[in-house]
Amino acid sequence: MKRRGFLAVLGAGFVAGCNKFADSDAGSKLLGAAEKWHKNAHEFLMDRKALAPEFPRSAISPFFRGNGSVDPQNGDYPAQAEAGFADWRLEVRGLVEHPLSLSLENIRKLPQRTQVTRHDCVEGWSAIGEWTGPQLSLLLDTAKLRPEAKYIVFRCADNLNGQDYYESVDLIDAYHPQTIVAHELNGEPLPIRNGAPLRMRIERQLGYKHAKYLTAIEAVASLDDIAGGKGGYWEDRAGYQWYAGI
Ligand SMILES: Nc1nc2c(c(=O)[nH]1)N[C@H]1C(S)=C(S)[C@@H](COP(=O)(O)O)O[C@H]1N2
Ligand SMILES: [Mo]
Repeated sequence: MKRRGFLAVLGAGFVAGCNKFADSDAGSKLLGAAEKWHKNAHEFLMDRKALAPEFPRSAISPFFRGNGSVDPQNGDYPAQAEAGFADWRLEVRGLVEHPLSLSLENIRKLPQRTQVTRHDCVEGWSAIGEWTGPQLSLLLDTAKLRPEAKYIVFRCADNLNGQDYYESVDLIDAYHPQTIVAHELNGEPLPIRNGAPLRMRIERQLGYKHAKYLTAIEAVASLDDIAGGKGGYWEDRAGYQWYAGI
């Protein structure tokens, strides 16, 4: 959002003797349209930034089911699980000034956010859980995005039906305050079925966007050259919407 630059351009237009233009019929129509456009854009942005509902702990579902991969058997995941994920690393890479490689200990020591939210899966079920972890914005600010970065891609350890699971969001969702890298569900380390040791929570998005078994966070300028080019496992495979905002 280059808001300041945008306002500066508008402002320059206004001071350059635009009063006559504004008074003319065409001028007032155009300015009216610009104002309406600005209002709509503003409302859209405000809506994208709104918080998802949060619930009291008493609303937490007794069992948070797992969906899709629930026990990855590919690569070194089984060995990592066996070792209690002691050597798990989360990389932050791509279009960043300072690539990061974080241990679980590093992640647990960052400022944390805890939120009780409802997960909605397109397959028609929901569950409420309490998730804890650092905000993604903190990791991205630490790594410092390059100006070309437009999307954040989430890489996962599991291979489902022959394809590596992955997902992606735009920077509005990436910087949303309820977008966190969760390492706890209901006050305990994540169960394997729910994405141990790390998974995304992107509370303004449907379930399939919440990448489990997270290994890397990648800033990119385009999604075209990644896997099937649609920005996610289910988007590539089954034509699910890339923007799955709720
Ligand atoms: N890596 C990975 N992430 C994933 C999936 C998956 O199969 N693999 N399934 C997705 C779907 S469709 C949903 S609804 C949620 C399910 O999260 P849960 O297993 O904790 O219920 O994870 C999403 N993230
Ligand atoms: Mo889902």
